[in-house]
Amino acid sequence: MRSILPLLLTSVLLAAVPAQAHESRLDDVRIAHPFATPAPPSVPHGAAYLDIGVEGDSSAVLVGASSPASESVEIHDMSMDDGVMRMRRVPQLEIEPGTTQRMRPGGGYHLMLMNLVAPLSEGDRFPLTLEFAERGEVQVEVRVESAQEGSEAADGHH
Ligand SMILES: [Cu+2]
Repeated sequence: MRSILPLLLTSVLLAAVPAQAHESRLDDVRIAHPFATPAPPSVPHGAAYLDIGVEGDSSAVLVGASSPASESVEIHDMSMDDGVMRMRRVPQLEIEPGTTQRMRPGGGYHLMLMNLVAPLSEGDRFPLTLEFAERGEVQVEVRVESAQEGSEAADGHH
């Protein structure tokens, strides 16, 4: 029995390696590389980005999110409207089966951290809970990374 312990420790350490790929699962839904961009004290809101992939055969519907990092979290879409970038809140975000919804800084969907509790600095981490219709909730860990660093790391997941 004595020789089993080091083996167990080794397998625990090995099992920890995939976690560094920074990915979470909720049944057939895969959430990859959640990150938020830095927010200095002068900025009231933050933005978080992640990839949601649906591997099963029914679409996943993100209906809400929450985090201790901000008063509330809203699902936003950003698009060009007459040459002006506009953000609007959307009630939900549906991801079709077999597809991945990617969120990246600079446009499209993102999670808006409304009224940050504290500024976000590179290297910070905080939990974020995603709520899906029917599937329930999953908690992920968000890292604060620059837009470029976060985007490149997220793209590296695919
Ligand atoms: Cu927004």
